[in-house]
Amino acid sequence: MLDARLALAAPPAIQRRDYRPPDWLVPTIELDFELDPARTIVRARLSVERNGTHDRPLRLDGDELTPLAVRVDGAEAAFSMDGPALIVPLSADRAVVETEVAICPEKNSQLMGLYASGGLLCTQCEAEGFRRITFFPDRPDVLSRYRVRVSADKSRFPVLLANGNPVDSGEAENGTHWTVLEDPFPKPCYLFALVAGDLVANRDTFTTMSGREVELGIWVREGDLPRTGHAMQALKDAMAWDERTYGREYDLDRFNIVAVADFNFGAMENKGLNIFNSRYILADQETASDADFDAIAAVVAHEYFHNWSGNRVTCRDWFQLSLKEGLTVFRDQSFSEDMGSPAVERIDQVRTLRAAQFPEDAGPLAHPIRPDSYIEIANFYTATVYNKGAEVIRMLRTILGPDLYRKGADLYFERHDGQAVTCEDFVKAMEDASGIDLTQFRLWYSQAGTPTVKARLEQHHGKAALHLQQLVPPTPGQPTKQPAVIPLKVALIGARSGREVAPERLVLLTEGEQCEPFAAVHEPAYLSINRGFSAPVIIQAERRAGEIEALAIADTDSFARYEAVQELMLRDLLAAVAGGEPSPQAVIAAVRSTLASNELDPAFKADAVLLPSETFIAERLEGSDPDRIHAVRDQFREAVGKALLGELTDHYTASTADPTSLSGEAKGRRRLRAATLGYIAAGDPSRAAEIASRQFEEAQTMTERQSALAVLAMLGGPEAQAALDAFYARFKHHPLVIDKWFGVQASAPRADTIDTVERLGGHPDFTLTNPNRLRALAGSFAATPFAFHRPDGRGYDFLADIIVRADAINPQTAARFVAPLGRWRKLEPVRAAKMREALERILAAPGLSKDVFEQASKSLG
Ligand code: B3K
Ligand code: ZN
Repeated sequence: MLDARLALAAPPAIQRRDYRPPDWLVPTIELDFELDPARTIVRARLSVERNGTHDRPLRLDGDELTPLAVRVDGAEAAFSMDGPALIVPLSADRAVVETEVAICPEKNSQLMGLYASGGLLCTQCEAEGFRRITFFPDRPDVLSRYRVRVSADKSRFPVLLANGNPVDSGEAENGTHWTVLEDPFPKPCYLFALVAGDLVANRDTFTTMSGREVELGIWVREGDLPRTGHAMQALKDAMAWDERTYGREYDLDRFNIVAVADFNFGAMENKGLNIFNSRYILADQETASDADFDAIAAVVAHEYFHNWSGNRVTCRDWFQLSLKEGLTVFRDQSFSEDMGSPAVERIDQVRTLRAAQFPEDAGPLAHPIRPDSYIEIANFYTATVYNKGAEVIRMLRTILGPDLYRKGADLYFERHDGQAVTCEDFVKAMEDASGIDLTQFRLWYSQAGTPTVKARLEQHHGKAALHLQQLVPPTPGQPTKQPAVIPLKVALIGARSGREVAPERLVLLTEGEQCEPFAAVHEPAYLSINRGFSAPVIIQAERRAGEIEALAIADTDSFARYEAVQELMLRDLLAAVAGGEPSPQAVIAAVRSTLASNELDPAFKADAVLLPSETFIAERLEGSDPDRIHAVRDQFREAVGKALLGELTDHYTASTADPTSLSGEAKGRRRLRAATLGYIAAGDPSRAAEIASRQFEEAQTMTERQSALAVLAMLGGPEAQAALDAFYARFKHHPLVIDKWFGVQASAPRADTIDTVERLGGHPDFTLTNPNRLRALAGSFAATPFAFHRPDGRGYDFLADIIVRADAINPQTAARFVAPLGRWRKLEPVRAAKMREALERILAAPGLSKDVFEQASKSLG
């Protein structure tokens, strides 16, 4: 809710219910680019058709464009401007409309539209960047066939790329060359892409399931070529996986990827020409960590999968964003599960959801996966739309089962190929293919907020009953909620036998309160619930004495076993935060038995032994004090580190085999090594400093080097400074690694980190114009509660300041940093007041973008 003062200043909100089909369609478009970083001329030739019966003029969106010429059917046209939009009255039902504009890519610091990045020219159009290139009905339900001519100076821009197939090319006398490309698939303008620059390609081919050969290219600057192999392998794996798993084949003769250094987010699925943030392409063992390698595979797959879930079937309007994003995240998650360890992947997915989406869903920016209104759509590329959206698709598959789900997906792609559709169309396809009524399930699309499920198992005379109660909390604009459909995978584990006394079954919780009977349960049983994290909810189970400790060792579902360890840790941490004497014995025992287990793999152990994050603990509390949470969590870490120093050191030293292998096993061992080193650092800091320094010096991979550096940066002191200096000297010519250097320092959980980040803000390598660098400093800092939530408010001031400065350059990226300040409601009053002041300061800044305005005003409201 906006208060009256803010409402007056507010830019208009767009409402989902106001959707109207486009007045004019544009079946074909011809574009002509004369590229020049300082002044690019763009000529557009649109064939337009009246859509339905109406007498409204043609309205073409623009953003910072001035028409140099406007012609209708070859004759100069009478046009007018409505703010940034171009209005062209048309009397006939069909016309050819030509426009000409000049744009300046090198001054485009927003990185939306056509912009310059390190000598390249490239585009980003989703969601509304195409209107910064040419006048056009910039909405995803206008699909056009594109023919694009690009000309540029040949020595500066020897490679010219755009969507589709090259059909012609040539050279002119003045040193320019040109190419013409045609994309046979009609597409919305947000999928348009163009790249020009001095690039080289890692080339390969892929033969599709019907035997067509596709030319693959990953385009980078020459020196980066050796670091493209992993991304290429991921691309081929993803192409084969989509054929195997969804029956989806690639449709063009070529598929190109380009890596650029300045990019607002991860990557972009432009038809046949994906453009990537270089951090999700470039990797070798010297410069990229295991986490980077995994993220590269996931993002390459994600963008590739969009070719069907997003491009062939696209969104009708931006409220439907989760139609393509939720589905595509679910597809990339399934791919990662199939390529690696499903249990560990699932744990990582849930950690991300809890770290990013649960807080969003519980705060002032909460929105359903299909929002009802927005001021700036760029603000809705959220963890809710993406990650909760993926959970919703996963629940559908759980409810339908894999075969009916696949049938539904087939029907969806077949029915809607070439169309711009809604989330409702997707659910309808699933419903029609399966025959299962999904009426109530649709509430997941319209209701925000993370449901809480209370569970209690009752047992008498050989029978058991599971009592369930659900509560969907109120969220902004949605004070009351209806019960959701919550698919819970449940099993009962015998307290004596440790076996499943009731095998796993799917319980569909559909009522506010519900009881599920279990027959023939002849021994006291423990409740294993939400196995595999079958629903994105918070479970509050009543536990018997010893139950959670037992499940932490014996649960037959690996995700639920991980959960049991987390629940146990959270229980004891919360009790201590609430003022009780810290009693870490159960946590120590759980860590010990997890480490000692013979059946668990190292990556699982690494995840399971970590204490819940400070943010996750804080989410369970009202009016929390971050210093107290940090201190209690540290006490527990220290207790574990001291009690298990021997075991931890053994695991640390034993986990060194295959230091450079990228097998799941080897990556898992490195992860476990990092987790144990963290505990050693808590139990015996000076010993850990020694070990970490040695690891840092002897490291053969970035994984080892970076994890050692993080421990040293946390401990501080001369060893830390020496390592940071050495790291900088070694990698100063690798921007992606220098991002890590900034990130490690900004996320050190230390009281003096604020001094470090203030100093780093003035470092010659710091710049507000590169989103990766900005995220490395401001994003890492704001995600480190103990450093950020200082009682004196300096952390908030630092962030507010950087948001205001970045907003003048790149509003979309600046707006991403506002959310941490919106968590003030969950904090104790002194910090809450200071966070509000920081938000007020942001709102008072002159010339604020609507991006930041929306986030800051809603956060305050
Ligand atoms: N579709 C793009 C995201 C575009 C973000 C625009 N603000 C990348 C992706 O989700 O695949
Ligand atoms: Zn996506």
